[in-house]
Amino acid sequence: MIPDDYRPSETIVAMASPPGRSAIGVVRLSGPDALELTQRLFRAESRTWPAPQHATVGILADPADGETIDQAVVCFFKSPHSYTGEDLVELSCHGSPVILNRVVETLLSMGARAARPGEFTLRSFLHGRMDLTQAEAVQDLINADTRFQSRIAIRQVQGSLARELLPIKTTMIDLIAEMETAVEFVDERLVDTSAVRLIGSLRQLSEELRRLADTFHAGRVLREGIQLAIVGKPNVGKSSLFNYLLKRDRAIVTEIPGTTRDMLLEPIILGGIPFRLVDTAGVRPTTDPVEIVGIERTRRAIADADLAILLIDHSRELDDQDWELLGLTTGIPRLVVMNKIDLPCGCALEAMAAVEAGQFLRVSVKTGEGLGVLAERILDVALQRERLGIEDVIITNSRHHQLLRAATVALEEAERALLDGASEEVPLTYLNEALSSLGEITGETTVDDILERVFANFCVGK
Ligand SMILES: Nc1nc2c(ncn2[C@@H]2O[C@H](COP(=O)(O)OP(=O)(O)OP(=O)(O)O)[C@@H](O)[C@H]2O)c(=O)[nH]1
Ligand SMILES: [Mg+2]
Repeated sequence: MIPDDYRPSETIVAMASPPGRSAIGVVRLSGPDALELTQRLFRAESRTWPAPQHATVGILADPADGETIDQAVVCFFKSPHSYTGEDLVELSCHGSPVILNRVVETLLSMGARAARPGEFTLRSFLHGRMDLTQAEAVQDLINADTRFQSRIAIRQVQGSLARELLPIKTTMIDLIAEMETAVEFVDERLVDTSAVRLIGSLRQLSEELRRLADTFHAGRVLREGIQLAIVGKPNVGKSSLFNYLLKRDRAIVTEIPGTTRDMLLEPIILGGIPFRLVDTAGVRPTTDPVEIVGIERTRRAIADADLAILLIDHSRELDDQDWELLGLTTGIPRLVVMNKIDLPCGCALEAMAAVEAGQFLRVSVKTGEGLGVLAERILDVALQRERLGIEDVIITNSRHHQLLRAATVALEEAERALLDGASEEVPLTYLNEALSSLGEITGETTVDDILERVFANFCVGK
């Protein structure tokens, strides 16, 4: 249960900017007394204060002794046009912990209560300013480490998931209404043709939900990083490409074949998506025991890779090693890349034919030619592998995933019941179950302990 004091009857205060020194630090105040408390603390320079949605400069002074605390910019957001939906004041002070603590403590002594983690967003949800998926995405947005993560989160803050679910829910409600009519008016019992149609609709709904739930796996891979292995025979420029993508000289590069003997793994971010970039030892027949172990690791790296870049030296004839590696990487998503196109071509005709057919990319790590295209192709193949479009709604939250799965299972049960010829009551129960699971995602049907769990991980001040 949410404690009673989570309810919006009190005015809450918290620092909204991180602890430590900064140019500006923001204190937030929300609730019925937000304006009155501010007026006791703040002497505005402008007569228009407290005009809503206007920033006003003035002095913050302790009402107890009149001492000036800071010069600040204050913005008043009048209910319901504020983040929380309540009267809300943001005090932008100088970013000193001494000042900010003093402002918060003064407001506390005047009767405000310290906000709990996520309480501003919780109030926003309780006042219907956002649904639960949007509230959760606020935290995802703050926690995002990559552009990809923030892109998904900002779309969800804007309601992308709720929008995706809306037509599904509408169809469910229509089906429920239709079946309830059949239950109430026995004369209108479902005739066979409508049962067939219902089964079709249910199947379509569960497929849509399953497709959405399945993006959870992809979302996780894309969040945690795609394993991208650079492989090829010795001296083709793997370590050079590795260093280029990493933007630093991490791997040793020499003209001696067999330079890299161990696997190197470094995280990189490409187009906002995290990758785990792997440099490997060049594959060739050898009797050197160290190199044998290294090549064994390369084979494992190929097996573990989500995506491989197979490098081929454009200036040399394709040999057995190249063909072997072409074979080894056929099973996984890969890009075949000809390196050293700055040098005269030494490749066999078959390879050139493949270049003509657009199967090979052509780059020179030395001159930089083709590397931009390569980066784009890496992103394309990575997203394609996860069967994702850049605009797709992606499930990133395990709570949403579980509820989508539960709704899918309930719809499948409803379908099975109809197929078995059960009376309408049985599939109806399952359909209602599915609908309530979807309602839980957005928070329409939500019990307090779910809210508490959702908001427990928030930071104070949000
Ligand atoms: N001309 C030319 N030389 C290149 C290019 N890319 C890499 N090289 C050179 O090729 C040699 C081998 O480069 P590396 O990056 O060490 O090759 P590698 O595939 O990691 O080699 P191993 O670690 O031995 O498997 C170095 O002398 C590089 O400077 C390129 O695009 N053009
Ligand atoms: Mg190397």
